[in-house]
Amino acid sequence: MKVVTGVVGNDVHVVANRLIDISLNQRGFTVFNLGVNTYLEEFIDAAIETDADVVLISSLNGEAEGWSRDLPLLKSRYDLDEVLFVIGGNLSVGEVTAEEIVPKFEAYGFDLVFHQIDLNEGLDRLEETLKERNA
Ligand code: B12
Repeated sequence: MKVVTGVVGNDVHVVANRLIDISLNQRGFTVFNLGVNTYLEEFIDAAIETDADVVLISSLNGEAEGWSRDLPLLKSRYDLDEVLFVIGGNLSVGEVTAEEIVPKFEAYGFDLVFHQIDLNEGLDRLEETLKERNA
């Protein structure tokens, strides 16, 4: 399975991105890591170019919402129905609960949304979802 990953927008927090790359590789995924400061359009370009199964976006500085707003538009423009969209990290600024923030990202078209969720828990959920999809 192929995964495009990176940190969205003007976000320089790189440590989680490195851990995500290592963890995905250890789980047997083929990883295309776009690194920090990656625009949404670049994730889409890379997903099309690599024929990716998953786009896994990380955001730590709290600005993900603004950078994710064009996802419905981009999804409507390109054939991305088979691609699973995942986002995680700190998805808002300050003290916001998952109950408040998760539905917003789901409405943008993300299939899995992890606000301040442990990486391994998120990746376990990703693998379960892929298994269910391919069953
Ligand atoms: C180091 C750091 C920096 C460094 C980054 C250096 C670098 N190149 O990486 C510097 C000093 C540059 C920096 C800058 C800023 N930072 Co900073 N930074 C941190 C700090 C101290 C540690 C981040 C880190 O590396 N953690 C270690 C990794 C392993 O943990 P993690 O990033 O949390 O990732 C884990 C989870 O989030 C999760 N995860 C991440 N992505 C995903 C994706 C999925 C799908 C899943 C399932 C899970 C997942 O898994 C990871 C591993 O467990 C945190 C505070 C903290 N204690 O966490 C603030 C923090 C992230 N920074 C913050 C802020 C606000 C900023 C600045 C805006 C500050 C400023 N005013 O300039 C700038 C933003 C710059 C930018 N353009 O992005 C805030 C974000 C607040 C928010 N979102 O509400 C934090 C939380 C500090 C705070 N408490 O206010 N920062």
